Amino acid sequence: GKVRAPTHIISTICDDRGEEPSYAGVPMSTIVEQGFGLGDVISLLWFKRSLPRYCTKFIEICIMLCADHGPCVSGAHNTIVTARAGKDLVSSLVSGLLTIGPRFGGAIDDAARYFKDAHDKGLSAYEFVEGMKKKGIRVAGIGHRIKRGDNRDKRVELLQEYARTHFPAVKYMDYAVQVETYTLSKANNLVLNVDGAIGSLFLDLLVVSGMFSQPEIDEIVEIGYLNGLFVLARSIGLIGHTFDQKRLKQPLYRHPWEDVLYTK
Ligand code: Q5B
Repeated sequence: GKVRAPTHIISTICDDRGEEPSYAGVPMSTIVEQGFGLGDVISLLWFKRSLPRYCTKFIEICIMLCADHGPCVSGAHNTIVTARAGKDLVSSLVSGLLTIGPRFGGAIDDAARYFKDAHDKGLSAYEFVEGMKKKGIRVAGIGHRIKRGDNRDKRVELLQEYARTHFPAVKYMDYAVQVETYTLSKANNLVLNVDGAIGSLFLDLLVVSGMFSQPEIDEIVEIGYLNGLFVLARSIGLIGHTFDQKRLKQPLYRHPWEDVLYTK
């Protein structure tokens, strides 16, 4: 009989061999003819399944709300400096993307991990936050440079409003809000931030959609899919900042001496 030569790559999300490519088994023509959106494509290529519309719309809202947050944040700043150094689109983009991490935009997976662990263990907000403090770990998804208890992040409010209206239940978000209530009692800057809102609400989505088994949810949280939402979203803004600088013909950036404390 036929003997299959061993392959060097195993791939399960996209098949380009037929007349048309398919994403997780769904042909491109179906995607176009049935009016699939970006949330559907992400569901197919990241989660290998079609999710209900309220879930794909939530994914799209995350992408839209995180697409940009002005020129002063770490990612946009790096991209702007790089574009002004005369570098190309890809260099400017990745220079911004490389700032995404535990402090900036890349706290979504850790927020999901820590909120899930603490909630599932039945820890009170007090026990969770004080336990993290004892370990010397900042609570991922809490804290912001400019947002405050009396100047909440509108993006967080919009995500919460959408989920309260469309998700059957929001137990992880409710837990994150309890954590925020406690952290705000300690300091006014310790608000639930956009990473924490997405992290907790995506946990809810994974549970309430009924589309994922418990081992699948655990694997998604362990591998860390959710920072991908911020990376994908912010790429839109970083590309925009690159074009903006080029259009404005901005010269090489040099930071002013007056803004540096030179010391020995
Ligand atoms: N403290 C975000 O800090 C920031 C604490 C905390 C316990 C915390 C900080 C943090 C966790 C990571 C996180 C996502 C670095 C943020 C984003 C996207 C963005 C960005 C944008 C966009 C801000 C002052 C005092 C200190 C700290 C304590 C602070 N955070 N304690 N748990 N989580 N959060 N990142 O303002 O006693 O004085 O030593 O690491 O979730 O990135 O728009 O800018 O769309 O682009 O620099 O929204 O919160 O404050 O470091 O001076 O701390 O608060 O221990 O206490 P700051 P620090 P003490 S959303």
